[in-house]
Amino acid sequence: MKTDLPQSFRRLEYRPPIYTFDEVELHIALDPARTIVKSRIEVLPGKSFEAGAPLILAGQELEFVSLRINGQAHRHFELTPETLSIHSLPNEGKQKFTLEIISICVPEKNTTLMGLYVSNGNFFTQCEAEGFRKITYFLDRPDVMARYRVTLQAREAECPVLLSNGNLLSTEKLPNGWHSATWEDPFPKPSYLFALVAGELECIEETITTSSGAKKLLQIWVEPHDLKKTRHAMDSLIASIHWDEKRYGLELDLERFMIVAVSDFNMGAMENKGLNIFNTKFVLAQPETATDADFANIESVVAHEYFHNWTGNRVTCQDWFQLSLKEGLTVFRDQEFSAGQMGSESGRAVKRIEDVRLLRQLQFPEDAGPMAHPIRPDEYQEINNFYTVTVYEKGSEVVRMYQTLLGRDGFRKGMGLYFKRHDGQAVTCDDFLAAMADANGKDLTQFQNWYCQAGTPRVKVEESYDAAKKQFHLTLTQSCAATPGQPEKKPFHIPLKMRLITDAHDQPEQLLELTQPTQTWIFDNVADRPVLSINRDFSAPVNLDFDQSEADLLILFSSDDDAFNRWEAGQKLAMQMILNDRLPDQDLIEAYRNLLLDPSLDPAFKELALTLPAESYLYEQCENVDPQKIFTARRAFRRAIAKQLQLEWAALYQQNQTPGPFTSDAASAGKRALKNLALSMLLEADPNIWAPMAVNQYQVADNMTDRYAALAALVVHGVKAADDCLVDFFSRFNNDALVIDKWFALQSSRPPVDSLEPTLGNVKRLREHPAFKLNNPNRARSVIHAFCTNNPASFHQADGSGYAFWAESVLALDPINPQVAARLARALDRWRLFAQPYQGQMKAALAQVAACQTLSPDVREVIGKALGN
Ligand code: B3K
Ligand code: ZN
Repeated sequence: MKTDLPQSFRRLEYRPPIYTFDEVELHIALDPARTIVKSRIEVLPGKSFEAGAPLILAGQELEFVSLRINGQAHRHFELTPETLSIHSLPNEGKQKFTLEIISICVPEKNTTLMGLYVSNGNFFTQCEAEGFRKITYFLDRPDVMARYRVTLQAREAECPVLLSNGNLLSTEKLPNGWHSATWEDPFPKPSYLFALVAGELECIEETITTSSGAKKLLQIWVEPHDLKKTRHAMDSLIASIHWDEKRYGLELDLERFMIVAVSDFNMGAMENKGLNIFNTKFVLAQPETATDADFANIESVVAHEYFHNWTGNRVTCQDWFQLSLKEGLTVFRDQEFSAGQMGSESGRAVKRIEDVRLLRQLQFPEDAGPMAHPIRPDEYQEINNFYTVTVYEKGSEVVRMYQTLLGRDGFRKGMGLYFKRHDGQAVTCDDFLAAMADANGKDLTQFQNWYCQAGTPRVKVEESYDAAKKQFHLTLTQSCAATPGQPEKKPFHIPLKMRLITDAHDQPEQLLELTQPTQTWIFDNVADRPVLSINRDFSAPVNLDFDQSEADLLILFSSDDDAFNRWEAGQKLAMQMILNDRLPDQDLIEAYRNLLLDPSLDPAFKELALTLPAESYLYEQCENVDPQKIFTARRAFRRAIAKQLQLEWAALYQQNQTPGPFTSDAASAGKRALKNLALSMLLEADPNIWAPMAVNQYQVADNMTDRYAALAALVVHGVKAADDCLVDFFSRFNNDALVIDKWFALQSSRPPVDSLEPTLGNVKRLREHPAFKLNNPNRARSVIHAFCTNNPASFHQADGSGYAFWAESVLALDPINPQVAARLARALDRWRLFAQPYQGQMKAALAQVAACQTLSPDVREVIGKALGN
């Protein structure tokens, strides 16, 4: 039973554990209907031990069977739906004692996909953050680190493969067709890193030699029919292992490292020690079924989970408020790895632009909305709601700022000291900051504000040029809007890379450290009025309030040597024009044309430069948002670019073909991206003329990027031929769940052809399709989340029909899978930003969900915060 009043957990209420665990032995007899778990645990006094205190273990949805202490049955305990409290411990708990507990859980009934569950007949676990308590009674908190020995038993015919963390010690045949395997993990770990996998799986494997000369076994486990799709994940894993050795001197510490793919999974993947479990979406790839984006995502998620082995597993979090300690840092590491894999400096810039675009589309709205929280939150009701873009992506930006302030070598020194001090410990974000500061002798006290304060800082830029003195004056003023619980903000320590762009190219790039509310810098010997390029490479996650003239923005867009700021100037020009309901003027069209024709620029950069800011980002620049007006203005702007550059698009389409066998490298992917943007622009300009070319590309494509892009261009531009292609696509890939997800998502996120077309009916039909499954997260997201979060013009209907669909879907998903429901619930966070009647309709939909008496704590927290309770 859940209590009625939401319970809040607070960072400042952290207390070290009263008891702690040393050795943990688990015997798990796997049965979908009745799994028996026997645990044997060595218990010791913890850091805040008090003699005589009860031992309170967490446990959820477990059937309790028995309890023994030091081999004797123990009767002094109490059970609640969430705890097992054990009293009258031997010698008041002052000395080590052995606890033995037997309990039962029911994996086949577990649709939450937390704890132990069944997917396609195989067993999997997900324990982060608090899933282990659904497997057995435990001190399920990250600051209790223990060594595990795990014996798995199952029927051999159904579960030939039995995997857990660490090294395989032994296997055994048992009576009645059962068998067992015993695994031992030599590294102490918190329970959230425990994992088991059992079932009918096969693997590809490789042996590699690491920097110290040790041999390591790498395996990727999948359902047998997917074996042919594992090569890219294996290559990504090997590249990640080498990168971490080279960049940070960090070596793989286990004899074997396994990745397992599962098709029912709440998020991307999970870094369980030595046994990473992945959503199939981030493992399986073949040119015929995966797009370039899929290939890139697999590479970065494989790297991310592997990098956690040091940043997260060897050094873990003291409590869940410190989540960004491991997540922000590990995202930063995977971003740097992927940037390096791009193969060139301009490739790095492309990766940076993609990362910033994501941050601004998703995290900036979060930071301005009802769920805004610092990267180290102070309070939560349900920790699963705090695996956010703030903790992850803004967390990564904060880590990146250390590197910007300290330099690459200084950052590396800080990492070295962090591991030297904290290997094997559960620590805090303060410990990370202290290691960075101490290793570099730099005072980072003010930098702490990035951990304490929510909200995106705003930096006002004022410039003036004194021709007589040849001086340039720059005044920067920072502010940060109020966020829930934080009306006033202290100034941040903001590193801003800048350069004065002059005809002579004689001004170097500099790093300004803005620490005061307002600061002025004076630059001498500036021969002519320069154009200011500031926050280069997006050195700080801030909004600039800079009234830069269109003429200056055009100069930056045509010639800034910082590729990020070059892109940024183009985005700003387009954004201002769209928001003022203007079409691109001739100067901008010429700038676009020159950029597209410039042979020295990467195709991938051109594609990004010609992709307009997302609607969700445009919303954040206004008040009283009228989503239909923004949709119409943005579409008209795009159509103008499409039409006025039609010849260029046609030429680019031809020039960026990638004949020969498919390769997923960044250069080829960039060409395909530009070619497919060209195709989409041609259909935008004139669907009648260009549709046959898209149909042809759809039919002859030898890879999913091109086939899907052609289909998307046909579908998005409302071309008749799209229907036949959609039918063909479904039957061609009927057996491939990940491709069928794409088929659903494409239709669900198709914008209306004009602002009046009702598209909700199509989405409701998709939900009735025989292949739709509400309890498979990937499939549910491909229809429902895709519509509610990736199809703004269809979702935001004045009659509120989109919001009613949202409310219905949240309520349908919640009893099945609260995490997937809570993610969807976030779609209405920014309701206060919208004009009427949208705002009122959204509020009514929120109230409808809030009225449900049986909401999960996950959804209740999101809805409660949205409504401001
Ligand atoms: N650490 C996991 C996320 C777990 C989410 C739990 N609700 C994946 C990752 O960030 O690598
Ligand atoms: Zn992570």
